[in-house]
Amino acid sequence: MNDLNNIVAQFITEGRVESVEPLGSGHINDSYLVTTFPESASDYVLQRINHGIFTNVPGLIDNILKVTGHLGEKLVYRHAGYSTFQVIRLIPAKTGHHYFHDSGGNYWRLYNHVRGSRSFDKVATTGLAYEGGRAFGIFQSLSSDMDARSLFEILPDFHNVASRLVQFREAVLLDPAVRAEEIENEIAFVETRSHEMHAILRLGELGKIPLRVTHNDTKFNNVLFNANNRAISVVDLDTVMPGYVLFDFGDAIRTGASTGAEDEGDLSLVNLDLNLFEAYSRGYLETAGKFLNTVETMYLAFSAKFMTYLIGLRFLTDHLNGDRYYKIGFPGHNLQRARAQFRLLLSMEEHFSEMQEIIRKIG
Ligand code: GN1
Ligand code: MG
Repeated sequence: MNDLNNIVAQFITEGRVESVEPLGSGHINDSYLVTTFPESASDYVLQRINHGIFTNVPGLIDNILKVTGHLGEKLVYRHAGYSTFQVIRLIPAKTGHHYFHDSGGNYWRLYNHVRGSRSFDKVATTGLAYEGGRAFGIFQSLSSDMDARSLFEILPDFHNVASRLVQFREAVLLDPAVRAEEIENEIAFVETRSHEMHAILRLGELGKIPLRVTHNDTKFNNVLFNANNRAISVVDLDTVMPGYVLFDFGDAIRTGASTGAEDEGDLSLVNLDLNLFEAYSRGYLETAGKFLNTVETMYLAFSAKFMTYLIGLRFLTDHLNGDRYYKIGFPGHNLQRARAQFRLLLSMEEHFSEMQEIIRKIG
C-alpha cells in the first residue's frame, strides 16, 4: 500500500490520498481506485501496465493522448448533443510524461476517475444494453473523422483471425502443457468454423469496409454509467488503434447480450438474449448509424459470432500454452472461458436469422 502511495505521489494530483484499493476484473493490467480527500478533489484510477504485452509503453500512451485529445476537443467545442458524455484523461507525472517508470521496471499511469460512475460485468436490463450501445456508438462517431493511420498499431494483428489460427494450430501441434488430447471437441469446433470466420478479413482486403479508429476491447464493463444508469463514458483505451467497427460491435454483443458470465461454468446458463441484442443495436445504430457504410451494417450480426469465436479461440490457445497470457483465477479457467464462448456462439448460430432481421429493421 505504501508503495502504491509512493507511485501516486509521482503524478500531479489534487487532494490527499485516502485509500488505494484493487479495482475491476481486467485480465491484463492491475488497476486500483485511488480515493482522495477533501471530497471536492478528484479520485483516480492507478494502473500498472502489463509491459510484457504492451511492450511499447510510450507508443501506447501516445495513442491514448491522441484519441482522448480528439474526443475531448470535439465534445467540448463541437458536439453539444452528447452533453452527459465524458472522456477520461491521463494525469501527467511530475517528469512531464503521462506515465511513470519505476526503479523495478514497472510502468504506471493514472487516469481521473469519473465521479459517481460504475460499471457492470453483467447486463441486467435492456435499458443498460441500449445505453451501452449508445456509448460505443458515440465513441466511434466522435473518432470517425480521425485518421486511423495516425495511431500506432499497438498490438499488430490483434483481431486477425488468420494469425490467431496460426498461433492456435502451433499450440495444438507443440502442445507445451500437454492439454491438447483433452480438448479434441473444442479443437474440432474451431476448425469447422475457421473458413467462414475469415469474412471480415476478406471484406477489409477487398476495400469494402474501411479501417477506422476502433476501441478493440468493448467488453460491456468498459462502459461507465451514472447513478441513473445513463452511460457517461468508455474506458480501457489500451487497444485503441486502426481496426474495423465490426470488431467493436461484435465484442460488445459477446459480453453485453449474453445471459451468462464470460467464464460461466454451467453452460446451460449461456445464451444470446435477443432482447439485449436488439436494445444494444438500437443504441448503437442511433449514434453510429450515420457514418457506417452498408457493408458494415450488413455484417453487424455476423460480427457478434466472429468476436465470440475469436475470443474463445484466444482463451483456448492460452489454455494450450499453459495460461501465459490471461490472468486466471483457477486451473482450467481459460478452458472454461473458451467453452462458455463456444456455447454462446452456438446460441448465436441458432438465432442468426433473427439477429439479422433485428439489424435490418433498425438499420
Ligand atoms: C482482455 O484486460 P481486459 O480484461 O480488458 C483482452 C481482450 C479480451 C478480454 C477478454 C490486451 O481484456 O482482448 O477481449 O481480455 N485484452 C488484451 O475478456 O488482450
Ligand atoms: Mg483491456
